[in-house]
Amino acid sequence: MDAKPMSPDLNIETLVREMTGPLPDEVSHDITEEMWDQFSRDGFLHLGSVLDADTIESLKQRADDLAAGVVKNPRIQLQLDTGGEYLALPGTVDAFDEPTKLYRKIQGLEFDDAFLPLIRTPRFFEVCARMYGPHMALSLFRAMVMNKPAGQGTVLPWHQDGGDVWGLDREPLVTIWIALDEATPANGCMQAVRGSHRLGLLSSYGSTLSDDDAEHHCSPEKIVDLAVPAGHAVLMHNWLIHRSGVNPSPIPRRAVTICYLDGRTRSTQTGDLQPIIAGTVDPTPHHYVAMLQEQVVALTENAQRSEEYAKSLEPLYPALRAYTDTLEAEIEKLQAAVAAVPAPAPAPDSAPAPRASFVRRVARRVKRMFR
Ligand SMILES: O=C(O)CCC(=O)C(=O)O
Repeated sequence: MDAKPMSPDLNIETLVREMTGPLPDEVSHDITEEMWDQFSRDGFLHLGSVLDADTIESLKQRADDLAAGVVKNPRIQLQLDTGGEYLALPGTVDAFDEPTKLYRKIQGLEFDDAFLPLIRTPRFFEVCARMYGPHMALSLFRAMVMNKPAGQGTVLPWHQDGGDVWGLDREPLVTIWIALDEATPANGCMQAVRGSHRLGLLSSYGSTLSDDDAEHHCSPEKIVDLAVPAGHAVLMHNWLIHRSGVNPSPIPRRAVTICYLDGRTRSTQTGDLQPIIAGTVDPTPHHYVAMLQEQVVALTENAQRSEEYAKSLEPLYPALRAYTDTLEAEIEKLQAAVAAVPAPAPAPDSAPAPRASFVRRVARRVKRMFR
């Protein structure tokens, strides 16, 4: 099978140029106030069909081609679905050694020219304009295919999408999930706890709920199946508690999930912006981050200079060792001489003889210097 590279007109320079362009003109106005009210109440909203049948087929094929290595893109990472415990899943890798249909995630879709138009869907920009402000540049936390392989899939436990574990300097608010295959309870569609986004983040760390929180907040009467026809999208508030189960059916359950950020969002680990997909953001780091970065540079240079100085002293070690040995020999001689001096008759409450105490002090100091 031929391995197709990314199309030649989509490299990172092109993307960066696109990314730093103006905010898109194509913002739809499809979402009514009534729908927004529903979203505020429930924490999720069905956005309807966003993909036609041909595009659905070509995106499913693209996902499978990326997992099979038919299309190679070094910016895409994959995670294997081992079908076991969620916490025992392997990490993401740049590519699998073997072509597989047992993938769980294909991440980095902003770098794939087949998926980029989906990320830039006008209705999704309409959502972001409402949530982050119409002037706001947009970046991505992630855009990925989430697959539940046929007859497999891993239970994704109840969780919220945010918190310290995401390593961002502000909370993400917008996730849009698009079904590539029809998602139903029979093939592991998502489930959500209606209105749970209004609880806020249940822990500052975020992600998977504690057993206590799951028991307390996820009672059966509040749980809704997010069943979605292929090509339809669901908007989810990032604090919405959601999960998904396994897929015992004979067809995979493929979907795309995109988390949009306020373009100013930075990584708390590096201070870097996330990949910008619309609008322009001043790339200058926050002044506090810039100060820390300068300090890191200065400390690194200092450490390098100290190491070089220590290395430059290495040739002197033998001479210094020899000199220490002669001093030690000298000290021993002096100590012997002091010991040989007959002790004067001690005057009551008098200090030791000045000469002896002086020699002992010098001896101790010299020893300390060269040990
Ligand atoms: O697709 C799934 O099963 C889960 C997706 C999810 O948790 C998300 O999009 O945040």
